Amino acid sequence: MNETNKSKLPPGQQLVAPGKWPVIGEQKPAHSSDPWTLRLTGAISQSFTFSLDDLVRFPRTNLNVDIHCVTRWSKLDVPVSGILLSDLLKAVEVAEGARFVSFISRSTRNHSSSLSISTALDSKTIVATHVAGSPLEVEHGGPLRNIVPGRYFYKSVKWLTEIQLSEQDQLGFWEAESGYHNNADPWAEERYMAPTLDRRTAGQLIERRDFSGKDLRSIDCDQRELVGLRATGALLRDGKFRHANLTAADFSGANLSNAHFQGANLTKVKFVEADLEGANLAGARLHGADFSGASLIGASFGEDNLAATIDDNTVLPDSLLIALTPAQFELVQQLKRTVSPDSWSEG
Ligand SMILES: Nc1nc2c(c(=O)[nH]1)N[C@H]1C(S)=C(S)[C@@H](COP(=O)(O)O)O[C@H]1N2
Ligand SMILES: [Mo]
Repeated sequence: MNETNKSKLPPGQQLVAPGKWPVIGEQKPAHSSDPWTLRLTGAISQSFTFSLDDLVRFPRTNLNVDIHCVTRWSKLDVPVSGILLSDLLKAVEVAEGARFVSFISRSTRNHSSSLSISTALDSKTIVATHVAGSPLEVEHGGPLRNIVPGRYFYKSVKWLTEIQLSEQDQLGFWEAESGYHNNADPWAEERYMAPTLDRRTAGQLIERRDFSGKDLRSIDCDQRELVGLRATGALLRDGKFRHANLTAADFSGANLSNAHFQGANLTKVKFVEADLEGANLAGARLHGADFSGASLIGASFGEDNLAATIDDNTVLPDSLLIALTPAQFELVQQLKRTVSPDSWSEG
C-alpha cells in the first residue's frame, strides 16, 4: 500500500483487491413494474416526483469517493457521478424547522438511512447514477443510490426512491435494527451505538454459558472462561471475546460481525454458517475450529505480527477465503503452508 492510500484508510479498515466491490446487505430492489421515480417529501413546501428523465436536467457532478464499509473493507477513489443533494434541494423550498434527511429504498424492507441535513450537505452527498462512466449496476443500487462520502457505507442507500426531510430524526434500518452508529464517522470508528445490555443479565448469561438465539450485541466477554459455550443463532455483533477461553463453543449460525476474538482460545469452536464479517481473529488459537459456510468478508486473521494459529484439523475451505482482502488471503495461505499440507482438511 502506498503512503497516500495509507493516509486515506481509517483505523481498522483494510483495502479490497483492485477492481473488487463486495455486495453487502440486500441484493436487489423490490419488484415493481412502475417506472423508477425519485420523490422529495416531508418538511418541504410541496412534494416532488422526478422521473429518471427529469433528473437528466439537473447539473451533474463527478466525485472520487472512498468507500468504507463498517465490516472493515474499504475501496478508495471510486469515480462516481450524479446529482448533488444540494442541487436537488435547490428545486424545493425546505421548511424552516427541517433538520434531518432520510434516504429511503425501493426494497422489500423499505431500507433507509438518515443524517442531519447539514452533515449530508457538508459531506457532499450525491444521488449517484454512474460509476466509472457506466450506469450503476443493480446489485450496487442502480438506477439510483445516494452516496455519503466520509461516512460508513451503510449511510448510502441502494435503489433510492425517496428523500424525506423532517424536523425529527428517524433512525434508519441498520441503525434501529443492529445498533449501527447513527453518525457513522469512520475516522472516529463510530461503528456501533453504546450497548443497551445491562451488566447483571449479561453476567448471568455468561455464568450459564448459554447465549443460544439471544440478542447480545456488543456483549463484553473479554478474558472469560466460556468452555463449551452454546451460542447457536445468537446475535453477537461487536461482541468482545478477547483472550477468552471458548474451547468447543458452538457459534453455528451466529451473527459475529465485527466481533473481537484477538488472542482467544477457539480450539474446536464451531463457526458453521456464522457471519464473521469484519471479525478480528488475530492471535486466536484456531486448532480444529470449523468455519464451514461462514461469511468472512473483511475478517482478519492477523495484524502487526500477531497471527492466528491453525492445525490440520482446522476447517477453513479456500472457497470462503476469496472473501478476504488480498493481505489477509495471503496470510491465511501462509498459515496453511505451515501445517502439514497433505492432511489439510477442506471441509
Ligand atoms: N437498500 C439497501 N441499501 C443498503 C443496504 C441494504 O441492505 N439495502 N446495505 C447498506 C450497507 S450495510 C452497505 S455496506 C452498502 C453496501 O453497498 P454495496 O452492496 O454496493 O457494496 O449498502 C448500504 N445500503
Ligand atoms: Mo455495511
